[in-house]
Amino acid sequence: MTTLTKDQVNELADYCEKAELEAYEIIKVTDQYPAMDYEDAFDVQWEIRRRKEARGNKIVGMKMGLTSWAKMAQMGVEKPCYGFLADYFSIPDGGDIKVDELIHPKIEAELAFVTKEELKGPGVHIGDVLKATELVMPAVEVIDSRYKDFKFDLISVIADNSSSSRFLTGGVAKPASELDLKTLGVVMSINGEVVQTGAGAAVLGHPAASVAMLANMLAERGESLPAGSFVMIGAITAAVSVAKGDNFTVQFDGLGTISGRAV
Ligand code: OOG
Ligand code: MG
Repeated sequence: MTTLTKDQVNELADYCEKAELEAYEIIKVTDQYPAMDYEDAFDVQWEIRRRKEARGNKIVGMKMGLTSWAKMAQMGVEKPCYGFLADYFSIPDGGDIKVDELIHPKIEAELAFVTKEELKGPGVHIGDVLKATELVMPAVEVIDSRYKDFKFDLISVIADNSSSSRFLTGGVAKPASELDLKTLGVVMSINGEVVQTGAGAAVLGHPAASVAMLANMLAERGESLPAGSFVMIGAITAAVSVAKGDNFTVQFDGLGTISGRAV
């Protein structure tokens, strides 16, 4: 069901995307439209995506969010969400997070799947995902909720493209068959100090379950994950704020490291 008119969807797409592009805080969309639902929220997100593509931006991947208990507990939201990744979100390994372009960035240790076959729900499961996966590689997401004090509900965060803002990939890419994705350990350090540790199973019991869930959620809108998709599975640990001058490194068991700094 939806509750918003097309004009209201456009208005909210404008409201959320402008805050992203100009890096300022906004109040939650559900404060303004308390009756809006999950489908309305995705209508707003897909409208933002459509606008970026119309301006010439490329969509380079998808991300799942709120897929680990650490993240659900940190944000007080108990259902996963997804978002899209635009070309200008990408930062090279060893690169800089430009804090002035963002509001209150936090970093997350993630893994990314690169697929070689289409995944089309409903009914996609872990086995389908592993079969369709070309490679698994390390990723760090930089999230930056546009909402005041980084506080939101599920509907508001979805309308805000699930806080997507920047991401880094790097390290080593390997076929899933060469990895034990459940026990794959990650260690996040900031300025040389370990701040978070975790293992792949923190994400929905198995990292591939997150990609399956994305394919099944996309099917609700008649969409699928085409071959060649890049999908981030959601943070394995809680997210950690970074400020100008911070250096960070995330080590991935068997997959090398990703590092960068906030400037
Ligand atoms: C929502 C996005 C969460 C993740 O990996 O869990 C996310 C947020 O916490 O701002 O990207
Ligand atoms: Mg994330």
